[in-house]
Amino acid sequence: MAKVMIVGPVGAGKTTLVNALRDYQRPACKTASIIFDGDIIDTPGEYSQIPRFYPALLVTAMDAALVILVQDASTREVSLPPGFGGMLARPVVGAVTKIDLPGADSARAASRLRAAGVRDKIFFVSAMTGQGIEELSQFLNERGCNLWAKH
Ligand SMILES: Nc1nc2c(ncn2[C@@H]2O[C@H](COP(=O)(O)OP(=O)(O)OP(=O)(O)O)[C@@H](O)[C@H]2O)c(=O)[nH]1
Ligand SMILES: [Mg+2]
Repeated sequence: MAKVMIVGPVGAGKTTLVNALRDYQRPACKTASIIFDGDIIDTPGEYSQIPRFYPALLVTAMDAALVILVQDASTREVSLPPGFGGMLARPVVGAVTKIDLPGADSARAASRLRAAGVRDKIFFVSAMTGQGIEELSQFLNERGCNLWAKH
């Protein structure tokens, strides 16, 4: 099956998004290493923020059919370098997370993702309210990613 790799800064909501996509009823813990769980590959935020980890992301991306680059809608910080997604040599879609938070700015987050190299579709989601999760889940299924597959 096609694997999807989730990439983005520390605290952007990657693991929480994985939990929402899989319908896991558990809070996200800090991700300390690359986690392969069925068709989903979750990565620690440090891997996209500290250049010496980039090779690990590049190698892991070779296992994936698709990358989701995640951006928190509630932060003004710019955490990814321009064109970062292009380095991964895979189709890259975007996910703007935490759109439920007061002060969330989806348009700003989407433009951050475009600057970071997302050329494909961008999804706007909240793991708290469930908004946008079904649409992303359907998209992933259409791309051959089985969200329920386990090791
Ligand atoms: N309000 C709100 N909070 C969220 C949402 N998604 C994630 N969070 C919160 O954001 C914090 C970080 O979430 P994680 O999923 O651990 O972030 P991560 O990107 O996996 O972080 P690393 O594993 O450190 O790379 C947690 O406190 C989550 O509860 C969301 O959609 N809405
Ligand atoms: Mg995590």
